Order: sequence, then structure tokens, then C-alpha cells
Amino acid sequence: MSNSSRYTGLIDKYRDHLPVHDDTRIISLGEGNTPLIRLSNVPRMIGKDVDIYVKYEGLNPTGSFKDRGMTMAVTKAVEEGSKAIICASTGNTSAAAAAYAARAGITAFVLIPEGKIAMGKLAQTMMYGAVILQIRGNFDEGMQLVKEVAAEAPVTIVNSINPYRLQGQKTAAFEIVEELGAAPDYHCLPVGNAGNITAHWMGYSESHKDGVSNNLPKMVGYQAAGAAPFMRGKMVDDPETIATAIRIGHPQSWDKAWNVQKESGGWFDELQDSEILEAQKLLAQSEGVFCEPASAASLGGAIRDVKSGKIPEGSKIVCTLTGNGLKDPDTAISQCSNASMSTIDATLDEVKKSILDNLS
Ligand code: AN7
Repeated sequence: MSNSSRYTGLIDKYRDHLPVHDDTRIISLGEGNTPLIRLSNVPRMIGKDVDIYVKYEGLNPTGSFKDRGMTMAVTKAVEEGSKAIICASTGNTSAAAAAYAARAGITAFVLIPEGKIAMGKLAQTMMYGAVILQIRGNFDEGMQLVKEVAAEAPVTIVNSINPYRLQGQKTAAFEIVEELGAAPDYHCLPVGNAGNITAHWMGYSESHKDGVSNNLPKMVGYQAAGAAPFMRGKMVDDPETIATAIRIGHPQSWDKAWNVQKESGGWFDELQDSEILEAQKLLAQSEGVFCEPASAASLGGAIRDVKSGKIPEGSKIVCTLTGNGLKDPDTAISQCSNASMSTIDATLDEVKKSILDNLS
């Protein structure tokens, strides 16, 4: 280890808490160390005395929290001699897998649901050079195929059923505890496969056990109403939502996430697509933070629960913004175009008129 203060990624920083050896070759892109932004306008707008922070995971190297898990999964795959990794994905996992495989010099195979991943994620995955298999099926069917093929072909699965993924992702909780000096009262996340909510609980629990924090948060998971198996109490076969990242009906961490809910005293809830998009826009336009639709489920849910009093005043709340807004430009533009853009002649008069019109 050098004694410079250069940040070299989460494995290097938290190696004492992660399953790596001194001589492990670390595959990193400088992931982690993401901003924890304290919201100033949203709490005022909802008229409640709460402290809301957003953990902006969209500022990871490939634009989502998946990088935290992928640095670990690919580091361990390479250490174990693997020459190829594989995943099913709603988009972000495939982008992360493709990038870390490129960094490691191995091959990434990704199964994605045809026509159902956001444009930015597809662009990344193509550019990083993954072998992309678009399937005529959804994420859950892709996940099943990945499990079956990995039993018969020389590929390492890097979905969150790979235990190293959750190990890497738990470091987000370490960062939050470090910054706040304690765990928050509530930690809200969007839930798809439920790997991330499980990983955060692992991280908070370890911090607590090690005496770094002396409290634990209630973990709250929000799903899209069309893809909400935790609300239905059973798997959903035809998940549908505009938040394609969490268009998942058969969560892989089902039992683990129910344990998190019980142990932490938290809950699950669901949001309509319209509520998700409203929260995404509110965050962008009142705080200057652009996240992808799925990510906004955490804030949208938290706002609703604060308004209703389910989350009491005086609470400290962290919402994970799992992915960057640039991942899904189509959804963003289709929500905004009419209101915020007009075409004018290239004349001083026209520009001046527009300014005066908009400020009046
Ligand atoms: C932005 O990329 O499952 O509950 O294949 O991309 O840990 O699954 C993405 C999941 C939330 C849900 N927000 O996290 C994939 C994939 C965003 C995401 C989730 C995902 P989990």
C-alpha cells in the first residue's frame, strides 16, 4: 500500500472487511466514495422536519451501485482463474460486468430482455465490448438460463447470487456510517432482486458489531407496483414498469430480504409508475440531482411515508439513488420535452423575449 491519499477503490479502502488477500490482484475502476447529499428543498416542500440524504450511487464509474459488487465479483473470478463471466440483467449489471471484464481482460456474456433496457445501459455494454445476448424473454427468464448454463459452461455468474457481489455492495453502508457518525434511522432503497437492501443491512450490522456505530436503521424497500412480489407475498410472472431496472418478478434474494425486513423492523411498499416519475422530476428540479427512474422509488416512497407520519418527524433518512439519470435519456426526455424546450429564430429579439417571458 502506498501512503498517498489517492482514492483507489473500495476494496483497497475496506480490505480488512472483505474477502481478499494481500496479494490479490484487485480489478478496480475507483468505485465507491460516492456523495451523500443532504436535501435542502424537498424537506421544506413537504413541510416536515426530517433530515433526508441521498446517496448518489449514480456517480460510480459505470453510473450505478453495481460497480461496488462487480469490483469484488470480478476480482474473485480472476483470482480463481475464470476467463469469462456471465449475468442476466435489466441493464446496470450488464454495464458493470462489461466494464470490469474489460478492465480484467476477460470476456463478459450478458443476457438482456430484448427492448426492455434503457438506452444508456445498452450503449455502455456494447462499447465495453461484452457479448450481448438479447433474449425474447424477461430478466427472470434470463436469470434462470444463466444458472443453467453456468452449470455446463466455463463461466462465472456475477449476478448478486454470487456472494462476493453483496460483500462489495455492503461498503455503501460503511461510507454512510463514516459520514454521519452513525447509521441513519431509516434507509430507503428501490428493490428488484433485493440484493442491495440485503448488502446494506450486512454493512450496517457489521459496523454495529464492530462498535463503529451504536445504532441500526430500519430498512425500507420500495418496488414498482407492476413488479412488486414483496407486496404480493409471492413471485410475479409478468412484471411491468417504466422503471426497467427493477422490472423483476422473481427476486433472487427473497428469503434474505424478508429477514432484513424482520430484523430491522422496516417494511416494503410499492409505487405507481407515475409516482416514481414524479419523484425523479422533483429531485432533479428542486435539488439538481438526476437519477434514473428506478432509483427515484426510494425517495418517492420516503416522501410518502414522511407525509403520512409512518416515518416520524425528527428522523434521519438515507435514500439510495442506485443509478444515474443519464442511463435512461428516453424516459427523461419524454417527460420533459413540451414544457421546457422551444425552437426560436437565432435573433437577439427572440432570445430576449424568451428570457422576459420565462421570468415574468
Ligand atoms: C438502478 O442490472 O437487477 O434489489 O440486472 O439497476 O439489488 O436488485 C438492477 C437492479 C435498483 C435493484 N436500482 O437492486 C440489473 C439489476 C437500479 C438497478 C435495482 C437495480 P436489487
